[in-house]
Amino acid sequence: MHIIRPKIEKSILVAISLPGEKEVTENSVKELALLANTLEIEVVDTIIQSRMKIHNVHYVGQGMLEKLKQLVEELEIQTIICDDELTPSQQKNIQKELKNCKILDRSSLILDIFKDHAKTKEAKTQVDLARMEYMLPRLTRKWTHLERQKGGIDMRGGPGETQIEMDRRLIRNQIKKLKSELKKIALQSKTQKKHRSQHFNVAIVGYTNAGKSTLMNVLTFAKIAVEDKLFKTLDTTIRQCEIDKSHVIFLSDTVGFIKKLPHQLVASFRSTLKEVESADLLLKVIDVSDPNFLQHIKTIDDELKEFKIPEKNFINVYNKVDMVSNKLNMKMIKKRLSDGIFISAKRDLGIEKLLLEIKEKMDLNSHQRTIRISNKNGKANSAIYQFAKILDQKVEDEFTEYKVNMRDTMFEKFSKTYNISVVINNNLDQR
Ligand SMILES: Nc1nc2c(ncn2[C@@H]2O[C@H](COP(=O)(O)OP(=O)(O)OP(=O)(O)O)[C@@H](O)[C@H]2O)c(=O)[nH]1
Ligand SMILES: [Mg+2]
Repeated sequence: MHIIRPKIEKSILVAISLPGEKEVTENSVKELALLANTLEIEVVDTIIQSRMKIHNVHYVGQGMLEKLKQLVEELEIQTIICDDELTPSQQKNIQKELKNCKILDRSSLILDIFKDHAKTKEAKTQVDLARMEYMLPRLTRKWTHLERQKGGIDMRGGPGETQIEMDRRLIRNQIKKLKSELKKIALQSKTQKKHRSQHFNVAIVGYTNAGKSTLMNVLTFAKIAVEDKLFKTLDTTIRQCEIDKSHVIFLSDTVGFIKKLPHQLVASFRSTLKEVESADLLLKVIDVSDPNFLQHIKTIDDELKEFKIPEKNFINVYNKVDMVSNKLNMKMIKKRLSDGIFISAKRDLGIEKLLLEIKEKMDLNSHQRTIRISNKNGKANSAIYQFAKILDQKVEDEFTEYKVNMRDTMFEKFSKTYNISVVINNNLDQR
């Protein structure tokens, strides 16, 4: 199923600026142009209309719609791209007026980019699901004649069933199938996760194109593709990083965020972000060379809330300092930011400092404890070495008593995983 797009497509970007949001809208449209660019769509013109609110019926006002009609003809435009997600009826109404033009919105661009960049089965399934859910309420005659996949889809239609109804039914069936496939994939990755849950997990999060994968590569010698394109990474990659013998972390690179991420994607990518959910520490990567970095920080925090990720320990990682032109600019930037580590992942600057900060966070809340484990619990007796630094141990007939140095988070994981309830002495000496 494709949104049919010729190789070079001429487009006009359209946005509504609500009262007091001039600058926000201008920045948002610049980003929309980047999204179009990632899909190799040519942007011929940009129109921002100031309005009290978005027009219910056709997004822009009637007058602007007329102007658009003229422009489309004069400039031979094939595509109109609106900066907000259009309701199905807004899309239909604009389509009625601009007959030979394709009407897209920000969400459909993002969905298309995700489709182009999805590589693994999980990412592909998630994107397909999000696209189907986006498409379902928007089926019009233009969307019909969907490519029918053989097998698995019930093609029987009742007498008199229209093409659109049939397509809708096909999509609903596909959605069901994709959801159950995703469940299966999630089950498969559960075993791998269990193994990692014994370690200190660090997730790299941030706005798209902030340099997350570049940082991941620097820290772990991974070979993740890095490109000046939006949403290059869709799959979570996990690598081990040994800062030193007693500070080993599992680092995961994740899908980037963007303003107005389509809610269908948020829903279907939830499982990908499970790594973020279960992380002990987040590295929030922010591109400080981007003039909109404050907006990006807000978006990251909003999206984390949207994904219902509980507040956790984090380090702000301010990236691309090599792109900030001079000391004065750097000073201005620093003034606007809260605590964090300034780095250039590309030029390998500030990485040592970042590693030190990660170590410090790891050692936070590390305490000496005495834990007693039954000698019958072989698994726990061997696993404890991975969870804690053993200071002393005494083997008795029934149990072994360990004097350890252990972080609170690791202690919680250990006692939950191995059902350990006998703790002789907890939080004895703060390290
Ligand atoms: N100048 C400079 N460029 C950087 C730095 N870090 C990353 N980049 C560049 O920024 C672009 C995006 O980098 P990625 O690492 O792919 O960014 P990402 O956050 O993983 O992006 P997505 O996966 O698309 O969300 C690439 O062209 C990188 O080479 C840096 O410190 N300085
Ligand atoms: Mg990436």
